[in-house]
Amino acid sequence: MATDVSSRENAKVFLGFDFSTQQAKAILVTNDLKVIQEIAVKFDTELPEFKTDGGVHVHDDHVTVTAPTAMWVKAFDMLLEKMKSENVPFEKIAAVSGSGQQHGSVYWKIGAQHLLNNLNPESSMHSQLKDVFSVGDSPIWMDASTTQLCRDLEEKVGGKQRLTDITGSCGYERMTGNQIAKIYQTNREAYLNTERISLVSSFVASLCVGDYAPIDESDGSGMNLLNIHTREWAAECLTACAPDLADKLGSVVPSKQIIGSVSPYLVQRYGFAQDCQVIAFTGDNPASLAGLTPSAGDVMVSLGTSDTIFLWLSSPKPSTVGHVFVNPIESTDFMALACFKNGSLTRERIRNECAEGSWDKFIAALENTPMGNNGNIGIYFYVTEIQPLVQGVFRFNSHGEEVTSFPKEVEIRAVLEGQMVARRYYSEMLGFNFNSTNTRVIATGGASTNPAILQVIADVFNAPVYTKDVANSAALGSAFRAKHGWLGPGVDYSEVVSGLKQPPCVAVPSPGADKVYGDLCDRYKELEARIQNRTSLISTD
Ligand code: 5FX
Repeated sequence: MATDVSSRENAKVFLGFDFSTQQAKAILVTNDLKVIQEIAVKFDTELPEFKTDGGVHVHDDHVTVTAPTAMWVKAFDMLLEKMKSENVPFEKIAAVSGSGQQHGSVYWKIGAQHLLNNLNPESSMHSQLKDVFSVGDSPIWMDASTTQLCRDLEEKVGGKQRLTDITGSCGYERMTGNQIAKIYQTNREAYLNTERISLVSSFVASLCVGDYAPIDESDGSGMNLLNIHTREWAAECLTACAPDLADKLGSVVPSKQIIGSVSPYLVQRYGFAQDCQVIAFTGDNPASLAGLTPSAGDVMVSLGTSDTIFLWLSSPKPSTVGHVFVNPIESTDFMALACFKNGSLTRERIRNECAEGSWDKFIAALENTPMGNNGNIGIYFYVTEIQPLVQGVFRFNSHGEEVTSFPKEVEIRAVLEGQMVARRYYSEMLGFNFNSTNTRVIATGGASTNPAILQVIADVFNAPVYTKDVANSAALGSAFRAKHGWLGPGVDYSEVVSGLKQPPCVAVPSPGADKVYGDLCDRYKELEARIQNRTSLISTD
């Protein structure tokens, strides 16, 4: 009998969705979290009738960016149809979770809930839900049209830092509260005709449960509306954005909460089990964090066109740079996110200029220069950086004097050290403590296979570096979260993912790195402030 029970348990599978900017994806994993199926629908090519470019519409003003809400519903139908034709064992799915591009919002018309509750399994969702949105074009994270509304919100709640202290971020154009304020101000009728506002994540969750799904705490932190400490809507932010917002947003729940079972529609049309559980959906970045299977206190560095750092924090210091969200795995903790525009392209440019385009020559040059680069520091912002908001290239010698060039070998070390010291500086500013003996760095993304870069990270962060190459980390993290939520309270995420292969340790800090980079970090802070304080920037680019 015992074997029967355990083989029944082992036969269970878990499903993770991800609705990102360009595609919708589903990943199915076994009970021991092995990926068995991956299915995707690409918006531009598979749903050409919506005429999106990269999954979005950039409006004539160049700053308004939206996506057709109906496209996402149709993509959900198509994804399920594809899953059916690829013989996904729907009946074995024990739990589902998912993620969506952060900040984007969906506006359900008065009366939509009734339709959602009563979907007819004989026809597609998109044919039944085509008229249920009061705003047909969902504002998404790429929108930059709400600058004045951000300043208004900051002012109404008592300043930039106060909004940051409450919500984990200062006013950002893409954050949902400011987008909602824009709709209230420019499309009043649609706002008044809205029964529920979902995030992309809770919207797809709603399609799964056949009812309005609550927003989860982690994705909810990307709205400039949630108090990340009490994990409740911040009344003063709601009032500042639009009236009756609390009703329209509904409740907010911990990210690992079971929010219901799949809808009768999914049971009847696709053969899901009636007791298949739906775990709250979250944002793509929180879900990616889960996909990297971190432990408390880890720092994750994603090295791509732009570099992103994700920090697992217990005591955050919300700052007007970067963002602090409620942690999607451990809801009493936090995660911070900061993005740096000058990533791989900047490193490659220096490689091309100083190492004849060869990583081997780049690495050899690096080995010829000491940690700390004899006091030379370079700051390379070929494109305007996010923090600080500065463009230009700045080189300083060991006396803090600005110089116009460095020898090639010095330039090579300077670009890596300058970038990684900045990542460390902003991590510390957000509350991360690099002096903890438990700190692990998990490096991911294109450049995480480059040993020279990894060694500099280990030295600058004074922590061992592990590499993890996780394709589709948001969908995968969603499947893992589905299992975590399904196991119920009291089960630690680390237990859920304990069977997975541990990432290899690829670099450890060199002796003496701690002192060298502690000092360099202090000098970087000063130099960056100097650059920022200049009224006219002297670019030596
Ligand atoms: C994070 O704050 C962002 O705006 C983006 O990374 C989106 O989540 C991309 F989907």
